Amino acid sequence: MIRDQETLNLLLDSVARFVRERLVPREAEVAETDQIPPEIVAEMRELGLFGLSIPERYEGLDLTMEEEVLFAFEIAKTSPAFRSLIGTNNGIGSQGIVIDGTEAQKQRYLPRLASGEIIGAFALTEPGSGSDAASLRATAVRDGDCYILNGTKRFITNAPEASIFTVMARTDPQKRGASAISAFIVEKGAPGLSLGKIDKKMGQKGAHTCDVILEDCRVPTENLIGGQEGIGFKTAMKVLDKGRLHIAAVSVGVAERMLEDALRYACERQQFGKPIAEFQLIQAMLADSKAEIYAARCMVLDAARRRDAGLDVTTEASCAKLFASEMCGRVADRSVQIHGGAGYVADYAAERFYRDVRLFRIYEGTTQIQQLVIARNMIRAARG
Ligand code: COS
Repeated sequence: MIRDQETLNLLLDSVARFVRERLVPREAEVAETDQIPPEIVAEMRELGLFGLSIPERYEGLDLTMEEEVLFAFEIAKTSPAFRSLIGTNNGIGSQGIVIDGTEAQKQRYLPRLASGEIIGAFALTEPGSGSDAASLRATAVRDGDCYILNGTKRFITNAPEASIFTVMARTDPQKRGASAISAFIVEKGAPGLSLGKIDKKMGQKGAHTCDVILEDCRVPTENLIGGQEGIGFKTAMKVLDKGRLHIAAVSVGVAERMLEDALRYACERQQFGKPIAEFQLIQAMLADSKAEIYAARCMVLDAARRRDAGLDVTTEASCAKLFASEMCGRVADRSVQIHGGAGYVADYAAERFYRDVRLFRIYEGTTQIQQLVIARNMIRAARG
């Protein structure tokens, strides 16, 4: 539940203004240089954007899920790379510690994540395990007051910028499956940790991913999340439940921006002696996009409110991620179509967004994984 409407409105207004006045004008530059300008990062820190979902006790803003998705609708009305920079600190890079960390782990890392002094990353995926996350092969072997980690993590968002990594690794090599997986906080300077070269992606220039390589990497035992072996997979899944809802909200925000751009273009562009917005075939694309965005927005808000009420939203988070990310892809496609030839060239944002949003249907669980989660939960409930 929203706790303080007035403060929330102030935050949302300042974010909307920040997006409009500071971020939108720099989008093309970020796409060109593949870097977010340092002064923009500094402004994000000043606005408190790195600590939105971190509890107040650890110096974050402690937004409810409903507040967080309302924020995500706004920050997503520009290049997703801007949101991605703060995204891991608020989401997958901090939530393992927030949800299952020990008090000492929270005190050591959360305030610095909240201020943006350090960036967090989440290292689950491996070259051989993507959707089948429980088959991961990285190992963590206890050696006195340390664990020795070995393995490679792939496509790790913000890894080049990160100071800490939540790393999932197998602590019981005899056991297969999820119950042998533990989660660790690995610091950037840990001996044996290195990074691969930055991936060349289809879109989202300015947001970086790369491999994280662990070679006899020594991690102190106090960095085992929750101080308990074997719970790391569940920690990862709980983190992803929240992350999926956040990405669903981001999909809504970007779709709203793409539709605004397409509508403006349709009202300005003249063909056959009048603005193309007056043609019914264009109107159909505008109207379908509007209706689908509205549906996704309602889903995201409903799921967020349920989570705030303490309900299990695994199914709803997957429904929202599935529908909103697929919807966003359709809106991106229509936006390019409405722009016609102009939608295919880089002078207009439609071309860039078309590439950027393709990722939403893939990361934090593909559409097919969301389908699987939803159907499995339905069948489990039906069997009682
Ligand atoms: N919250 C809490 N616990 C959960 C959970 C959730 N959302 N989902 C699963 N678990 C628990 C299960 O209850 C089970 O525990 P028990 O053995 O005690 O019953 C354990 O975790 C293993 O779950 P499950 O048997 O469902 O695991 P599977 O290997 O069958 O796979 C999927 C689960 C496919 C859903 C999982 O691997 C997944 O989400 N894959 C996609 C990974 C992903 O999103 N990657 C994106 C990159 S990270 S940005």
